Amino acid sequence: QAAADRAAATGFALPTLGAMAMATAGSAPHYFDHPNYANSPLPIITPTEVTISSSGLGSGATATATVAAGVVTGVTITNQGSGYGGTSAVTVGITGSGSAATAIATVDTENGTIAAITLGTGGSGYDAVQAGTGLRKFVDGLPGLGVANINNLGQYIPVATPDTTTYSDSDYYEIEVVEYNEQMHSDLPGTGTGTKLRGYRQANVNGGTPAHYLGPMITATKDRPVRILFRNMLPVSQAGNLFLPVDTTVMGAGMGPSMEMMSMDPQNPDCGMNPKPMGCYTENRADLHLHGGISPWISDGTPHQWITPAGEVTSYAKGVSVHYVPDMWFDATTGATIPSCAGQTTCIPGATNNPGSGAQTYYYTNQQSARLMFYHDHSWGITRLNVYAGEAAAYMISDATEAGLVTAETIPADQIPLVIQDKTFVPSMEQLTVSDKTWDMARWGGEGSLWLPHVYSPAQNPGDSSGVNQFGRWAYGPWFWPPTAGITYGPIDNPYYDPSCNPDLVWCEPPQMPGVPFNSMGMEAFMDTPLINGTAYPSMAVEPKAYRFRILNAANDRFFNLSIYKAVDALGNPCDPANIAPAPESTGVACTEVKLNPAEVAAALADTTVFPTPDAGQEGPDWIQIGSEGGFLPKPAVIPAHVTTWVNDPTVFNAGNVDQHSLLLGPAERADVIVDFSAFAGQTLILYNDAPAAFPARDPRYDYYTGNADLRETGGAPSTLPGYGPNTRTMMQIKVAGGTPATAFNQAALDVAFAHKTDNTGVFESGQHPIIVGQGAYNSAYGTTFQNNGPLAGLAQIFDT
Ligand SMILES: [Cu+2]
Repeated sequence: QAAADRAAATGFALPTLGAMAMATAGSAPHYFDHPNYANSPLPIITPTEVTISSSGLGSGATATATVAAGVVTGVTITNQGSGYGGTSAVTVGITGSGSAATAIATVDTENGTIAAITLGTGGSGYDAVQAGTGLRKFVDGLPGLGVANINNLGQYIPVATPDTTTYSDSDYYEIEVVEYNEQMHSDLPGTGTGTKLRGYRQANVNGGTPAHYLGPMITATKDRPVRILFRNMLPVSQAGNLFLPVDTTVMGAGMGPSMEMMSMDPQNPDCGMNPKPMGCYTENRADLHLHGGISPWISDGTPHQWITPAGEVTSYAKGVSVHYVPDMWFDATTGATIPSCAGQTTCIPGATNNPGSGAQTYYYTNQQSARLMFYHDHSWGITRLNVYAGEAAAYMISDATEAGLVTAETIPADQIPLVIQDKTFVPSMEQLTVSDKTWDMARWGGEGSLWLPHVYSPAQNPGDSSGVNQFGRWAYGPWFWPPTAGITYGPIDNPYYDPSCNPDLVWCEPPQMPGVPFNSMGMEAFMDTPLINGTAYPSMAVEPKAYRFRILNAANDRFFNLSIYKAVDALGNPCDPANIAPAPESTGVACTEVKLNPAEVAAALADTTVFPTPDAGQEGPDWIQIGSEGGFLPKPAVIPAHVTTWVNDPTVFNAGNVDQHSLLLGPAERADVIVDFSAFAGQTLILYNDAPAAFPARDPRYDYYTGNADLRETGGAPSTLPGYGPNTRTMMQIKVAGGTPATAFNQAALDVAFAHKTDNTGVFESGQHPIIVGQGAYNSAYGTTFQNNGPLAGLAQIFDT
């Protein structure tokens, strides 16, 4: 902010919407005069304008209006004009989204100018958002499992159906990776277009499934293997390039081993050309990795086990570690499966384990207890991009222990996946011109496409007296202390530097800019729009009973600290049965907000390090966590709603780390939880996140909440309006039906089921592999007396040595 203030003091002005142009293709980014970062489509408030008209000769007078809470509070003359007076009447009009505001002009008859404008009535409604701008919260339903749980946008998560006969010992699936479009929010481009994605579909068994975001979910059983024939059906040649910016200087994303004569200049890498030279890896490589699976290495889907589509012309058709499952056999000519050899180590002459170009085989053992896993792309150098583009899907293992809990009605039979991610959708060209001028719409897509940072915006600016770039995101080594020295590609001349510019008088571009790659992968990247099961800001309807949610953090970098709070309406009233007609926000949707402490919100306007928290007493139901990515826990854990707090004691080694929290999930972590809505019949709740980004520190530009400070001066977003995004805190609305609630969830029975039994049938002791290190936390599950701490706890601790 100090750098922004210094820039403003020397005449630097933020660009205004619509006044700027996009950069011409191939030109270097301006690293210092705009954010090089984007927000999803922002709501635009209709401007309130003042018109001054005269029945006589007067002209040229102009004025502006100030608006607060939709009411015109003042009119300021910006030009007094000339020629007014005599018998002609002067009329002042106030136009905008509101009505009834009036003002009267006083003419200086001696000079013929407008001397004053006096506001009559302020009217109302002058803060309305232009129709069709911004993303409204909670206008779309949550996609569920299977077509029966389709939402209003046509989204659902298909469930794959196994072929159980081709390989009698295994469930067999043919999975394809394809490019497709899907609408992810009502206010994003939709019918016939939608957001371009890459993802999976099942190709065998009754015609398979259509491609849908996060599908198809594979449901496996403990100890019964899954076999997959995987086909890369992505487009080839130039159409096979990703629709996201690719940093081809990243190892594995650009030049292959035969790199002679190729340019590595990060400003102009050969592999960034379109079309690419032959010596480059293609951007349509794909691979399947079962995240968390105990897989034999040939089927792990390591970064070197990618394949390209069958029709691709490339020096590198597949990764160097591609291996085929040794007992899956194919006709070497037709590529057809030879069922008579299924599961055999030998086959007829002419048979091969190679399923043909563009195909790969995988064998998953499933020698694991019940848990949610997921499979995703793992291609060398572009994994983050492929996963962000949609190449990820759920994989659920069930086992007898879990089935027993369901049969006994100890846990709910129904389970709902909640796959949580953050994305940014490309905004309008107008919005891009002020925030990310080098976004190449022709190459990566226009409004509604997936956006990703692609400019290494340095935190430093040698042209600023303190060395800080007001829009910066990531430290740049050569300008950091101690500086990184002796690197091949250091700082380079800034083409926008003007030697005649005097920094004592005006804001100037510095002489140098970072010699970083363009496009750059950046580092951690945080987006502004939460997606659950592929829908931005979904709304979910539940009955007043207990549900089992299978939560997966599938974001690239963002942590989530999840709590459930009660929603309030536009008047701040709780959305409970007593509130018969909750007041809607300007979006027309009611109950979109969690009430934050007003004093904290107000303080955060001036000091963005202030972290506003929900008002006390707004807590919704607890999480009852029964499992994680490792399957069932030794003992259920009841986790109440809780805001993020930090360790503020500077004398301890973990000062600055996150201290307390609620259900905290880092990327790829999972939670198997029960939520009992029986005490919340007729209420509207909000799934709320307040994890800092970058975790555990907090950059306020990545913490989007209603009423946050306008952070445009430092490269962030304007203040978030009620009912609209960007908002990374209010992620999902949960509407609990009214009526008679179910009996409260039986926590005591759950605890008994997990506890040790004399016949060793407790959930953990019977379902999980035996533990290796004894700790006190296992005592209830095993009936043991491991210690929690100290030398007998089974752990070697630093103070034991
Ligand atoms: Cu993974």
